Amino acid sequence: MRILVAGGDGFCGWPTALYFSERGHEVAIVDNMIRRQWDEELGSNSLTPIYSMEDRINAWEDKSGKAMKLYEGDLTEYEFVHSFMQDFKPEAFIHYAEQRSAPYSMIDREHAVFTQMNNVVGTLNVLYAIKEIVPDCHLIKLGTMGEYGTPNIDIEEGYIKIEHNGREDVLPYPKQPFSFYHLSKVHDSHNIMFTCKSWGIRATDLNQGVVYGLWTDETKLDEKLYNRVDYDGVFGTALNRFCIQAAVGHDLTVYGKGGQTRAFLDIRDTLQCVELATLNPADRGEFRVFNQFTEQFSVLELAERVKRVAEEQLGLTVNIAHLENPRVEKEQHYYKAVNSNLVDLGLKPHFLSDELIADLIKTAQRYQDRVKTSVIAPSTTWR
Ligand code: NAD
Ligand code: USQ
Repeated sequence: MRILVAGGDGFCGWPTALYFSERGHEVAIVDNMIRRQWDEELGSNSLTPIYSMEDRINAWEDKSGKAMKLYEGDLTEYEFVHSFMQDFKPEAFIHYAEQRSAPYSMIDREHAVFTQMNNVVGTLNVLYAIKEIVPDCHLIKLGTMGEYGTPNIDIEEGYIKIEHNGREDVLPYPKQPFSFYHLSKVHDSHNIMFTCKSWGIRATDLNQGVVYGLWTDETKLDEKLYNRVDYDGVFGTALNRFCIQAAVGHDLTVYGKGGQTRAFLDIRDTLQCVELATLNPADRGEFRVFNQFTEQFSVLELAERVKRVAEEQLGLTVNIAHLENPRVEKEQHYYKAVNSNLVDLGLKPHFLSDELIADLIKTAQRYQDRVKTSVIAPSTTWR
């Protein structure tokens, strides 16, 4: 298939592009490299060294004999979107290219406005370009489990059957997002659903949980193919952060009580899920929603597991700190989400293992000289 990976320089996008290329698909990457600029703005970096996009693509061609196209530009500029869609004519458009950090979106008014403009306008442009140029193209859009928040009932996959005053209907599941970033994903979902109904766009919204891990078969092959991994207080995410903190002797930063429960998945399962969605496309006019995760954990449970593995397997001493929570969120709550759609399509999960945790800590030890401890603490508050 002709598969376009927007956000192909990022943590999920780069391994996805390699994965599809390795499997014989024709792959093009779209990215404006803005994630690298946010590192500069925040004074942070990836734990692992990452090469320029040109070096990455050349290294892949040397290793695999497979070429990948690059379109460098911004999805919020329609002329750019129109021109690469006209040139590449994708059959599947995998859309990762958004500002994805909740804390970044909560820094101040400018960052909130930027996040929603970048994400909502970019996605609208993609929808218009699909309508005008490749109406049969399947949009595979990365959303987030955080669209649902933490309701006191089970979380269904996108829709819920509701009975009201003696009538019933299947309606979009209520959304109670955690941040202006998570809200941008809700706005995207509404826009996509509307265009499926109005224009017959085919779309799959993948409400993904927190992704952990780093290595995939392809990114391991050469240092020039390494994936980025974030550990700072703005872009770093719970489990990866704890492993890197354990490696450099930093207290594990549990926010508040740590009873916050979230859905998680291994990055190798991100690739598997996106592949399943791509090879089994939505119908014309269908707005399909899959909850993309494999397990759910509380933050404290993860910190305790990282501490145990670091101490028992690697002889480290690890302390868990309960920091004052910089976010406004429930710290003790019910959480049970359904994830059967991808399992029914054939997902074979890589469940979290002690080996993976030990491996992540060892990777962090290998690159500990790159870790800037001053950016580990959370720097943004919600209030
Ligand atoms: P990332 O920040 O590493 O990658 C996103 C990429 O998109 C970056 O390379 C960035 O330069 C690019 N980009 C951003 N705005 C752009 C624009 N306007 N035009 C062109 N390129 C642009 O993020 P990630 O961790 O790879 O996440 C990818 C997607 O998956 C995001 O949409 C995110 O919301 C979603 N997601 C991520 C996680 C996670 O834990 N990482 C979990 C759930 C959902
Ligand atoms: N948390 C801590 N300590 C930390 C970091 C986080 O206790 O050092 C807590 C947070 O307070 C929150 C939970 O862990 O309760 C998850 O936070 P996170 O930073 O790991 O993840 P989040 O902000 O939710 O965002 C990440 C990605 C985002 C994606 C989302 C999926 O950055 O792109 O949409 O995970 S989900 O959580 O399902 O919404």
